[in-house]
Amino acid sequence: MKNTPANNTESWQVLDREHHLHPFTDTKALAKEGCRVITRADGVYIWDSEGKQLLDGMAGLWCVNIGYGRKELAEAAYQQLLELPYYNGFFNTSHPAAIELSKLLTEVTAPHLNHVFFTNSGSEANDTVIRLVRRYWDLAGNPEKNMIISRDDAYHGSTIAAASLGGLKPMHEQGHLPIPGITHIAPPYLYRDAGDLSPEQFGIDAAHFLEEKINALGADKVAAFIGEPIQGAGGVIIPPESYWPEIQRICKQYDILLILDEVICGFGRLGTWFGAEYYQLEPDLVAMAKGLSSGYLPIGAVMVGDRITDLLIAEGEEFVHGFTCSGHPVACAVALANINLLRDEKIIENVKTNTGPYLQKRWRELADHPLVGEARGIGFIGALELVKNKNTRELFEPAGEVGKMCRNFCFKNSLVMRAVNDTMIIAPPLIMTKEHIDELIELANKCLDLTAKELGIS
Ligand code: PXG
Repeated sequence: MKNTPANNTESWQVLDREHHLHPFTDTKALAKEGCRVITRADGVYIWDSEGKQLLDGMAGLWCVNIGYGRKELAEAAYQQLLELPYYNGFFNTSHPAAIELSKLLTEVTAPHLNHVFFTNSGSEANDTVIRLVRRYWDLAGNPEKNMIISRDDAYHGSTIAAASLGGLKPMHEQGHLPIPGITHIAPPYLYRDAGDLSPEQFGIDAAHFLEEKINALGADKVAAFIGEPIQGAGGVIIPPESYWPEIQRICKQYDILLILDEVICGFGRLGTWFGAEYYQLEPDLVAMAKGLSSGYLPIGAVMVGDRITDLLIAEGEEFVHGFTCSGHPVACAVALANINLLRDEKIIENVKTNTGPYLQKRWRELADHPLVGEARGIGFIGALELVKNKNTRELFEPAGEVGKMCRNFCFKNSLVMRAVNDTMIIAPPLIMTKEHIDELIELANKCLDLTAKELGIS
């Protein structure tokens, strides 16, 4: 779209204020400030309607893994739109794009994950997971085994069911959530909660919250545990190495399904195709979205393990669930092109062996800054804890003000960095070069300096 007199920043802002309800936005503050209108993107940069260029440290919303402007994805969409713009997988039909994508997904995931259920988003994938889990235990003759255990600070989406699975209090407060049958345990938030414990011990203790919860509810009532390999929107909570193996052990011991929400970690974010690979886990179900199409079109999916499909298929009954656009041919074609590029151009391997270690090395240099209590990350995901006192880990009060201040400095200074309360987050496109990473670190450092100056901290 071109900037014409009727199509400029101010007129867009007026129309936006009058007609557009935004997700996760303080609408009163937005009306006062006016929205930032993003009109164009290429590679690792976005441009606003004033022509300002910003380095996108968040890959959109943790999703544009392949980077912006890949013509192969546009071409795949165009060809599919001409060939078959819509058909579905209901009532014994299928189409080549969904079939090929299903096959490709089984190639990039673990050997026991052989079936795919398509959705349009990560939220729908997690809703689907709940229905599959409960259907499984019904068919297995254990209908009472239907509770799902999740974690505080988890983000699993915004539908009623996905927000219930999530552990974000403000989301629960606005919707009389969680719905029944879902309960939460504390996450393995090392920096915030470990105190004097070693990471190893803290990881084991945090995993034992699951065992305690199972024992409190009764294992015969617990269907599944769901977790993001690394909790993203909750603040990039990276578990100690001891955590996931213990969780896996507990799930096996009590015969509880393990669901991984790979919506953020999937498709290369940690330098492996999936978080399951990074932590060597064997999930029964995997939710995915975002990086599946690099955000070019909406698509989500659930990878379903053999244990579940064996029963689902053997029982031969209808699974009464699906969306009009489940496995949409155009979204599938774009996802296919995206995964093929990730694979053929060895983009994930490059994150693992080259750019990921470089980003992490440079990111950790920011820990020297007076505002930064901890700089952590893996692959192409990272977080900075902004604290009042680095020695005591004392947080700022009220929470979130300093993070917002820093985020605003970032926008003004051409960097997109996200704030989760006072934790600054990055999840850049996986195609960032070392030069881009240098630019990111330099800009982040500058914005930390500006924040510290505003707070009178040196
Ligand atoms: N699971 C995880 C782990 C996510 O991060 C979803 C599920 C839901 O996906 P959909 O496609 O329904 O949005 C997500 C989404 C943020 C932010 O502010 C994070 C997400 C979405 C919007 C904002 O960090 N994650």
